[in-house]
Amino acid sequence: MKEKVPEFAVVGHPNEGKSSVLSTLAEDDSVRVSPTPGETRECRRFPVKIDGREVIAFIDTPGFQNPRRTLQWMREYKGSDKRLLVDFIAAHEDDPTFHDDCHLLRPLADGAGIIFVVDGSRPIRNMDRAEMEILRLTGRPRMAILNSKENETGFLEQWQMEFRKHFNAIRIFNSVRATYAERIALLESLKAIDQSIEDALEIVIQAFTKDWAERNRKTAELIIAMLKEVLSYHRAATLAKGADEEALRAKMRTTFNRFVRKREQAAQAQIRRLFKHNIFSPELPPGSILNQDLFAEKTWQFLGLTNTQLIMAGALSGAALAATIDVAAGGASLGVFTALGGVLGAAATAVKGKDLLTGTKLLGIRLDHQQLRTGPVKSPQLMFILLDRSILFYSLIINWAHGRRDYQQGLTEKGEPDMEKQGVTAGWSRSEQQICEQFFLAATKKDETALPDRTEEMRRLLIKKLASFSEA
Ligand SMILES: Nc1nc2c(ncn2[C@@H]2O[C@H](COP(=O)(O)OP(=O)(O)O)[C@@H](O)[C@H]2O)c(=O)[nH]1
Ligand SMILES: [Mg+2]
Repeated sequence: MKEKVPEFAVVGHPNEGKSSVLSTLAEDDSVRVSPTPGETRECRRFPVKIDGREVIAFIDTPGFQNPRRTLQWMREYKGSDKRLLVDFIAAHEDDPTFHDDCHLLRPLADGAGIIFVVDGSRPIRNMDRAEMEILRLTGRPRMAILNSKENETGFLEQWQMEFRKHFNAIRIFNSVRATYAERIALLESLKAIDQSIEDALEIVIQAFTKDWAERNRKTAELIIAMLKEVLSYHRAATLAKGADEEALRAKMRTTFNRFVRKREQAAQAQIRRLFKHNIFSPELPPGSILNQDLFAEKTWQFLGLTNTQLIMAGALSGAALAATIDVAAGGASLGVFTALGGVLGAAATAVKGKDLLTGTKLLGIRLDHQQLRTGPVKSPQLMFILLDRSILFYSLIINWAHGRRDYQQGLTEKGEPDMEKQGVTAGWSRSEQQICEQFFLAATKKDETALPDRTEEMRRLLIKKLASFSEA
């Protein structure tokens, strides 16, 4: 027998953000959100599935059409409380002017709980009082949500006072900026509105939590798979007699850059899908470093480790180090090279950052019996930059609520880490950076014996770092 999952109808006045709230709660960006009030005329059920199994369902509703007349009818109703909704629908279903009211009340008659949504940035009107009273009369378990469309907070207290009279729970929940932790918190308080749904909702919360951890694990896997492919990249091309060697080298570097860019984009698309952004692609903040090309000098100045950190991490061979440290070659770091010895210092300063970006030192190209060979990657800096960019992308994705449809100025401060000036990896501890370097050495040398262990350490590190973004 199929067990019935908890169901909640999202109700309220048109254009207050019902569909946006539902979209965010259900993590479903196929929910129709529209600036035109009254577009939704029918209810639509949005089940949330985890591992193919339905755990909870939210129902999008049209919003009240005639709150005052509906309330009046209900107040004059003489039948039993139990039959109130059924009788109301029977009395009005043939009247087109009550079409929306009948449709939105039907799921409640069928046993759904209520999530009432209002835009808390405006004052209360009498119509709102009528709607709240109708919902109270239904006797269904109900929660009120204040979804503020504007930054106005002056009316919130007024709303909360009014809500206390009509609802079992009240929450401020913003449909365009709610995070994972806030979604879970909302479910937690939904649990408290009625004892009969407590156990079912606890199962839902546990399923959500487990699923989130699973997505983080998969994200770590996706990032690692990308790194492995990029770091172990190698190609060979035959240099025909009399052919232009420089031109072929340049072509091989271009091919590599294109490969890495595409691989990075593929990983980002996979992460996006994992977090169920199937239709709308979250927009990057205008100033984001992710808008820069992966091989742009700016990217290499801002992301990755500092020269000192690269040296301190310490697992590098001299050559790899020399290939790496000059990238952002700031004067301040030269002192460190000198301290480590003249050989390093000379090697480091001899190479210009541009060379690294265009590929020679990054990848290594060598001539071997009329064959030009490239790869594997020589500079761990590329790995740190890819890590920084992946994690930055991840944090933008998880903080982009599904009900949000576009980028709005001033909406990015929350949840988004301040890593636009520096990558996250630069803030990791030395032992954490060393885990990355050990992984780099194993992945580039294709040391089959060390790679599984190094991958496992890397996976654990990444999962820990990703999880830290969704802590409440
Ligand atoms: N700025 C802002 N706009 C919102 C918010 N919630 C909803 N909207 C917008 O308000 C309009 C109506 O939202 P919708 O969810 O379709 O309302 P519904 O008619 O109650 O389902 C849409 O244009 C939404 O993008 C919010 O929290 N902030
Ligand atoms: Mg709607």
